[in-house]
Amino acid sequence: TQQRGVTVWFTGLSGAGKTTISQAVAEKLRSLDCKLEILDGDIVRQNLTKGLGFSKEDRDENIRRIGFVSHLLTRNGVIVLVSAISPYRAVREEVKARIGDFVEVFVNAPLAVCEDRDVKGLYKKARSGEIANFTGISDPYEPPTDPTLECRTDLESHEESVNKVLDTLKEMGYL
Ligand code: GGZ
Repeated sequence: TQQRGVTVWFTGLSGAGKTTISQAVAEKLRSLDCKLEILDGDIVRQNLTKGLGFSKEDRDENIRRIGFVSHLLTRNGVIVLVSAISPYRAVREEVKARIGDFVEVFVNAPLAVCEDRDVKGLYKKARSGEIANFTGISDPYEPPTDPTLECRTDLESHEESVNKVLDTLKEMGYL
């Protein structure tokens, strides 16, 4: 029987750990021979949504396009791992309603922790004003009110976070 598709949507601040967790989940799924695709904000913005910026309109457009592709893949039995800040609740809910088979993962670390990590030096640039409309600094982030699961990456280990996602997929019958 064909694998059931699902979109696993990682939302959270820059530097919260979305990409890291989703890549580890992907690695595990590959070892189980699952069909999967990764749609990461960083890469998607160089291709599918090239040219879009960070206004509310552009972010919502970015999320809708990612959601559209995720839907196509999901209904064809693919496990889709999406990592995008996706700061606006309404458009996340819209995408969730359209796809149906949807797991929302809130990758949550306090802003202070993300800023302290500053993996790419973007928070520093946001503070200095070199980057405008930076999520958490000069742009909003609306946390999920009822995520399928939450990974507190400042309090739990990487392995714990990854296992929580995999366990949820098992419990929901996708694995
Ligand atoms: C937030 C920004 C910004 C601004 C550039 N605000 O952590 P990163 O670097 O590697 O990933 C972030 C990425 C955000 O793209 P998304 O597609 O995930 O955003 S959204 O879902 O809101 O559409 C960050 C970098 O791009 N970046 N400028 N102003 N993050």
